[in-house]
Amino acid sequence: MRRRFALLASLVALVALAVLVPVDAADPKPKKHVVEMRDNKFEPKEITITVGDSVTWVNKGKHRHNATSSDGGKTFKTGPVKPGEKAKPHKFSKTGKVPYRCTVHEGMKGTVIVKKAK
Ligand SMILES: [Cu+2]
Repeated sequence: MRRRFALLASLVALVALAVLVPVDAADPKPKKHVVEMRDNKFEPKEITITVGDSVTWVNKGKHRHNATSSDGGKTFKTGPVKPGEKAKPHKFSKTGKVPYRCTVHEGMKGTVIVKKAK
């Protein structure tokens, strides 16, 4: 009986330890990033994120803008965003360099660099 209690006690201790010791921070929470649309540029022009993160484009300009990946919008496209409004957040689930532009304003370009999680 006594032995059984000892076993139970050590089991409880083990479980408590497992709860208290944090798991290695290998799985950080996905981050939310914001890129501003201005007249006529993206700010920041280049942003580096981790795979799984999302980016929201917010229009701080006086004109309508969009963010459309340079592969013809295959990777992502926000559609037109009115001044003062924001696009639906886009989650990047693949690593790589994603150039994009506003299809309305020539030269309004940006890049999202998606790195793998550490
Ligand atoms: Cu634009």
